[in-house]
Amino acid sequence: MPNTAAAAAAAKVDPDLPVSPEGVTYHLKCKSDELADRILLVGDPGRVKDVAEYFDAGSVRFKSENREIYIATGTYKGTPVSVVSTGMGTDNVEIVINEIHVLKEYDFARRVWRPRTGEADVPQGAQLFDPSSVKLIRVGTCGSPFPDMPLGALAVTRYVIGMDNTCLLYKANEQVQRSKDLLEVQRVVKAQTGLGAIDVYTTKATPAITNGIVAACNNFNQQLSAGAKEQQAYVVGTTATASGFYGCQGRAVGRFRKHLLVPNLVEELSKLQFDVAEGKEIVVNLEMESSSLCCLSNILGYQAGAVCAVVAKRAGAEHLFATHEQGKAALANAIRIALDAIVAL
Ligand code: R1P
Ligand code: URA
Repeated sequence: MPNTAAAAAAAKVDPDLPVSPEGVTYHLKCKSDELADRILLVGDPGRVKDVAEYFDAGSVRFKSENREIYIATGTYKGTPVSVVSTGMGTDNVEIVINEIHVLKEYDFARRVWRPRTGEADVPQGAQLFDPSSVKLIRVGTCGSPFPDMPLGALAVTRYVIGMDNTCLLYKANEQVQRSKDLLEVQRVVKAQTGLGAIDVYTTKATPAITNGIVAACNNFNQQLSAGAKEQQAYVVGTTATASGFYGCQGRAVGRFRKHLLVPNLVEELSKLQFDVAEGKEIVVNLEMESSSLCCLSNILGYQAGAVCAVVAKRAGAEHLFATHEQGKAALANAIRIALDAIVAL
């Protein structure tokens, strides 16, 4: 057994909370003061530099890279913002949200969790943490089962159908989970699609984030029309989150064709209508991260939402995958819209 000072220090790291003695988290290689409260989450690590290009000139004060998790922290229009890549999938998002929670709310110096605003029995003089100060917007790409969705449009998340199992291992925020609207979304999904065969869950983006993204889209388009440029289309609705890209999103490839549990997933999702407080809601996109982002953020009281560029049009008259240029242009607009939204919140 090694008997060095380094081994002794390493031995003191809690296996359930792997943070180095310097306060660096295991996957997000950063310390608390290196991560802003406003964070854009992107799937692709390569997208981190695309987002950071919009930060104020010379403002990037921290960068790190570990596995698929790349980070850059700077300012946008004077407000501190970080961009963090999650890689693909709800399981990666689970890791990222847990470590954001640690970085925001664990007091490394005193080895205690910071007390929150509104809590009883708070030690006198303690600095209280307001969970709603953490604002998370996912900027991703997606496919769409909505027949009228234009390729290159932006899908803005309001409700989410979790077709993955990541958050089934968590007890969801009761208040959100038991809301009439979420129960209605779940009821319709189970009754009208083959997803009744698996344990789907439902969740919701923070309304202030959804509305903030919509306001930023409208401002963005107003500025474009002043320059007589083509508008950026966007549609608000429900996101269906899958745990894979192919069979899990109803794509039957080769010999998997006869092995899909829900072979007509896209067609079934395209026909759904939910009668919710906002009116008649439809499924606008299919992707791989928003369910765990929203469900886990709701548990923690963090504000979260998503805006995704539609790169696969999977219903309607013509089914198409976007060219590299189309995807890049829509994503660039999504990044600017998400940055404007997150600093305005
Ligand atoms: C699949 O190609 C990946 O793209 C989408 C999906 O959710 C999945 O992660 O999002 P990103 O563009 O953010 O990676
Ligand atoms: N990302 C997805 O997860 N699905 C698509 O169809 C396109 C991008």
